[in-house]
Amino acid sequence: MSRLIIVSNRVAPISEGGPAAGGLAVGVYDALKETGGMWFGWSGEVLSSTPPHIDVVERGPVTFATIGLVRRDYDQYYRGFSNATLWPAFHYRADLIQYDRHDFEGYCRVNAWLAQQLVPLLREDDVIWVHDYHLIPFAQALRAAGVKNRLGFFLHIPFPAPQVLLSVPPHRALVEALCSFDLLGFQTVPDLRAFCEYVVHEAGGQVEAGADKAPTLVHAFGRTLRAQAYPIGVYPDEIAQLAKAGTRGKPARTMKATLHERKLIMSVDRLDYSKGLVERFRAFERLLDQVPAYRNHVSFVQIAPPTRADMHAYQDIRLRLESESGRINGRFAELDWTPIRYIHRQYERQVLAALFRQSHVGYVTPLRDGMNLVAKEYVSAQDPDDPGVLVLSRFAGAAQELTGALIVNPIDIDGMADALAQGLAMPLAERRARYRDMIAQLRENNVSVWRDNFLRDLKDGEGTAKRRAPR
Ligand code: GDG
Repeated sequence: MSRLIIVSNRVAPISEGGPAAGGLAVGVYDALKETGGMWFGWSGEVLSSTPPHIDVVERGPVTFATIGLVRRDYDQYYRGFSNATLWPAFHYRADLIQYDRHDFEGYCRVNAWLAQQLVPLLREDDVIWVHDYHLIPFAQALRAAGVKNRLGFFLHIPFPAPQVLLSVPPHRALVEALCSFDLLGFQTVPDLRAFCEYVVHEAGGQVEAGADKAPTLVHAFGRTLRAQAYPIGVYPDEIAQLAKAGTRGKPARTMKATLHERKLIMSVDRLDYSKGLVERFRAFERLLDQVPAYRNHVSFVQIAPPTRADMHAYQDIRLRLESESGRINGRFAELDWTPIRYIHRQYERQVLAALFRQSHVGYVTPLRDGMNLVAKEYVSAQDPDDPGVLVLSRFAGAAQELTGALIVNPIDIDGMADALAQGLAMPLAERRARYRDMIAQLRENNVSVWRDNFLRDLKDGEGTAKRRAPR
């Protein structure tokens, strides 16, 4: 059997209970722990000048091969082109895009350098699966170094509409680089469609729909490759067990004691401007304005651990959030009740699962999101006899599958307040029916199915294998 090599910008520091905040790390770790293989990427260290060397650590079936970045590479490749250009552009935030040609050069240089570091670790029949927007030129770089292995790429974030992608100056070079892979995976069919639209209308290429749910064939830049939607999943039963066990733990008991009989609305996100946190806070405020009966009868807990905290746009969203939560709490708090408990810190996975299980509403309203694993974790963690309600943004990839959620537009503050009210008052029979529909979908398309579908299509060059289609 060929070995699986996962390449991602960041290799998660793996603790006992799995990786902490960050969807890619959670999904990739879940996928790799069953198959075994190697995970290669940045260690998270920024070095002042010493030339970095690869650190190889074996843990059970997984070999972790990590390397540090020097400051200039970190600034240009990671903070610069990846996170100040691509991240906002791919999340439809043209207003936040910053572009510097030197950063793009640094991005390409670091991709080439990382590829050179990986080459000596490779075997002939390894299957290489590259993840996310930091590593778009990685296949080109490996090919230039003579690597002939099968190369797949999965984009965890949305692929933007061509009109949005055009605002990234080297858009054509990026799409050409993507076309050096053998298989491209997107989270949803709309992402796949946006990519195909660019290929046809901007790059003069052609696409052919695959027969019987097989990947789409893409002819562009002198190559033929395949592309398909592979919605990432979770392990719902594992999360349910974690949640059940967690409710006996101290944090969950403390939460219960401090809530008294109040209902709980729960949110967990990295503190990122794509997650729609300010709009979410305002919709909760609107609920309290419009339904006074909920004052002192419902609490909203937002856990938002820090991320990319050395970037201006992230400092800005943090300040806005602090100001909004302070303002709303100032308006409505009572001596024994704080409406929004905003916590800028990370918690253990088990604690989060238990809090999801204790809550009445899971409030997941990103402005844009490739998938959003929190939505899937929330549903997984519920008690089947007395499940909570998921309020979910239509702009999360997860909304394509979780049709039993209350689907909202995060720009529509009144609409979100209405959905919160509907969720808090929803009768048990309806909650159960919606939960049953969603948990069945999560079991059918769990993270192993995601991995296996992708790897089968990657290995099977002709795409003849039958596969289950995403709903
Ligand atoms: C990217 C895409 C796509 C969060 N806070 C804590 C914590 N988390 C965990 C969550 C979840 C993960 O981090 C976040 O995943 P998401 O999918 O919600 O979002 P991104 O980080 O933006 O992930 C996204 C994903 O990749 C996978 O393809 O779904 O669209 O943007 O698992 O539970 N975990 C712990 N403590 C926290 O405080 N332990």
